[in-house]
Amino acid sequence: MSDWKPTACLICSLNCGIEVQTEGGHITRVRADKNHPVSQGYLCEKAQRMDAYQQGRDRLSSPMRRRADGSYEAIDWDTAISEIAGKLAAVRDQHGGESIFYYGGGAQGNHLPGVYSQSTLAALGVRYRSNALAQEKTGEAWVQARMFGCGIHHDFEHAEVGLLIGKNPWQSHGFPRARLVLREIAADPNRALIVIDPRKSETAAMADFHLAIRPGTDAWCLGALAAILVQDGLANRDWMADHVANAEPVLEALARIPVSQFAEVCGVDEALLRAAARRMAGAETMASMEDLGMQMGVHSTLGSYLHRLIIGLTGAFGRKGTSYAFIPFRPLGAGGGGASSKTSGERNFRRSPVTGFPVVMGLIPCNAITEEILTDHPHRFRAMIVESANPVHSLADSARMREALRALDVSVVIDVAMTETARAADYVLPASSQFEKAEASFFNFEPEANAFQLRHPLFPPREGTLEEGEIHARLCEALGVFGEAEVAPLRAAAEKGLDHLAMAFMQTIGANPALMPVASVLLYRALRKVLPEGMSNAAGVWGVAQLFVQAFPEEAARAGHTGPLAGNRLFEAILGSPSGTVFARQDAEDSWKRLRSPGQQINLHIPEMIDALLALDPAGPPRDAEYPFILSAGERRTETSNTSIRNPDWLRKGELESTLRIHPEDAAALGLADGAPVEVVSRRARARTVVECHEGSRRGHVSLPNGLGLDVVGEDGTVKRHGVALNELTDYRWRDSVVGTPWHKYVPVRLEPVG
Ligand SMILES: Nc1nc2c(c(=O)[nH]1)N[C@H]1C(S)=C(S)[C@@H](COP(=O)(O)OP(=O)(O)OC[C@H]3O[C@@H](n4cnc5c(=O)[nH]c(N)nc54)[C@H](O)[C@@H]3O)O[C@H]1N2
Ligand SMILES: Nc1nc2c(c(=O)[nH]1)N[C@H]1C(S)=C(S)[C@@H](COP(=O)(O)OP(=O)(O)OC[C@H]3O[C@@H](n4cnc5c(=O)[nH]c(N)nc54)[C@H](O)[C@@H]3O)O[C@H]1N2
Ligand code: SF4
Ligand SMILES: [Mo]
Repeated sequence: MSDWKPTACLICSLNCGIEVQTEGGHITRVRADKNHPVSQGYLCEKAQRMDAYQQGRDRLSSPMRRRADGSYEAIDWDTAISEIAGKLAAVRDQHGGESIFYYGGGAQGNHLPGVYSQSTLAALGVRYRSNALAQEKTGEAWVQARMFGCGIHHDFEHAEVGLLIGKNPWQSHGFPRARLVLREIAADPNRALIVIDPRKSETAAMADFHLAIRPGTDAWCLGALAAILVQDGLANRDWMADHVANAEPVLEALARIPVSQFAEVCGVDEALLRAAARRMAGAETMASMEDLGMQMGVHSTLGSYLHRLIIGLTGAFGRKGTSYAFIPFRPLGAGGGGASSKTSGERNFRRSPVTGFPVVMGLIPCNAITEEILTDHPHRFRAMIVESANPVHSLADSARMREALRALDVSVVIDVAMTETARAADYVLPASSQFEKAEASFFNFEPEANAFQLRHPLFPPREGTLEEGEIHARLCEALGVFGEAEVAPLRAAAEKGLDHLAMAFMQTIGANPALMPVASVLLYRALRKVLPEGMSNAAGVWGVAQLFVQAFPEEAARAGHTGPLAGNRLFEAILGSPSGTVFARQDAEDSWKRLRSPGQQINLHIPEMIDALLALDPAGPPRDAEYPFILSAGERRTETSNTSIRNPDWLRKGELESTLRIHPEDAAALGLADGAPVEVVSRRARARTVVECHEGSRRGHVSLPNGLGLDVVGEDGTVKRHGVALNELTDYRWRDSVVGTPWHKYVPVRLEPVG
């Protein structure tokens, strides 16, 4: 038997398949897994360092309880579960489940906590939740709901033209085998890459058209491109006649956009903008993607809208090599809480209770969370559960987030490590690592053959830790929502086989529909003994598979999962394919069936977005004279990994430091040499780092890497911060007016030489 074990890289949403060798609790060798249906043998260099995750610092091996003086004591699991359940139930009984807030549910490699926490949230009647998607993707989702009625993705592999807006796939990926695909486009004279980025990123350096805009001016740039398509007669009118609705008011508004003035604001030569628009319009197929450069910038929701107007005006949807509607194995923003309680009355759960922001993808804006807590509003959040996320470190305004956590009646963190957020919570529950249990991610976005990988554990669970299925099952049992009486018939059926389980499950839910919201933990208890050794955390996937084949029977059947019990066939395929399995097949043209908009056309007109476009300030985005540089607070680089790698050794031994990228002439003007120490000062705080002269930087624009600045406890017991903790510098009020996404890419700062 081969000693190479299939698993996946956990650094980014691609979760490329890898095979590893292990020894003494370490991952000792890593190679690409050619059998992974999506990555097909592709890897980037970051996967080689996967052991750094498993050897992460600050790992927990016991539940922790905060003492009055702010220190923590280890407590046993039974005490922790009964105290936490008791305190959360008390908040629920006094103020309603809607006063308990849930944050997280999974990071780049682990989405099973999101499946099991559903049960705990239902047991508590939780109505409000959020996660990192509500600081990047909610603007996009808000627009898509109004234009398409479904989620869309992009097929760069087969596209003639690739358009990237504030996205650097060379470092951050975002589509499979990104570096290979970028190289192929760049090398082919018949294809073209258009990149909108103030900086000459690795991707921009490969572009045929690099629109090096002033930071924060995406809306003007995209507005100008859309206007050129209309004003120069480049729009794909034939295609539009069949496929878009409500074009007239949009065309009329775009006809009025002053292209030269918009070009001036974004700082790009008008002739270059016109040439880029012409190239897009002339292409048979175009794939396009926006990401944080725009989504964490000024007017980001408007930018998402203008991006999709360009898709509608050029006809770049619903064919191979364009954008398409994907079929998710499980929707990422899934869920929502339990039934209304006696305290919920006539409340509108589609808005956040205190700030009134719209709830998008079931999430409230990350930048509004502290305001939903630090207030005497009667509907404020009074308790919080954080799982597999580090909001004190990853959300704007760390100091205020810490203050908010401390203001709650009770706060609970479920994590593998004693993170910055855990250090502000009342209770911390230690999870087994992603290599110590069955895990998976629901980042399934492939166009024609979409795949899912259920990973098998590489190591036994660390002493004292539990997997999330077990944690939530225990919480739900302590909350009294189910017990052995409900589990026993399901377990007995499961022992006879999955087809028996399917019948018994339907009977159980039929007899007691109130059990459906806690199905994931019921299944966890019922399937534990039936699943292969170490795979108990996979029980919830059985439920996901059943729901999937109900929602998409045809697409599942085309992938071979057929028959009256297709969900079981799919689950068996998943269990039996540790490198991943195709769960759905469709054609690019099937995208049109997914549009929930009337007539299955793309709706071009969102009145408030057109108003916002016409109201764009001719002076450009706001400036602050005392803080003349714009900081892009969070750049993806080879050394960054959000905060999942809590290990300063993951690059060179113990030398993990942030560097401030700056144009050499800006550095010289400040008397700063390469490698010189410098203080970055925002209105909120200051941080010390070192200068990296970077030819790719735009004048006036500086950048720091994301995910660093973790406070790690060293072997001598002292805490050391490794790099800049960006969100000590950011302000929660600095956010989009529509959906509240942060302006992390647009932080005004001053630079002060040190010493
Ligand atoms: N190595 C690595 N890869 C990752 C991650 C990681 O931590 N490390 N994280 C993953 C996650 S969670 C995400 S969400 C993605 C994010 O992936 P990306 O969005 O691609 O990553 P960023 O580097 O944050 O931003 C992309 C680009 O936006 C540019 N930019 C800055 N300001 C502006 C602006 O005003 N307008 C425009 N148009 N562009 C601007 C930056 O110069 C940068 O090149 O990466 C994923 N991949
Ligand atoms: N200023 C600024 N801030 C940013 C960004 C930026 O560009 N600039 N980027 C933002 C983006 S795009 C994102 S996606 C967020 C990411 O920020 P978060 O959503 O907070 O996610 P991660 O940093 O990935 O943290 C994941 C947590 O899960 C824990 N963990 C790892 N494995 C397991 C497990 O198996 N079980 C459990 N229970 N926990 C586990 C890790 O220890 C870690 O604490 O950061 C955002 N913050
Ligand atoms: S970092 Fe992303 S692209 Fe690179 S190997 Fe890991 S999952 Fe794949
Ligand atoms: Mo992200």
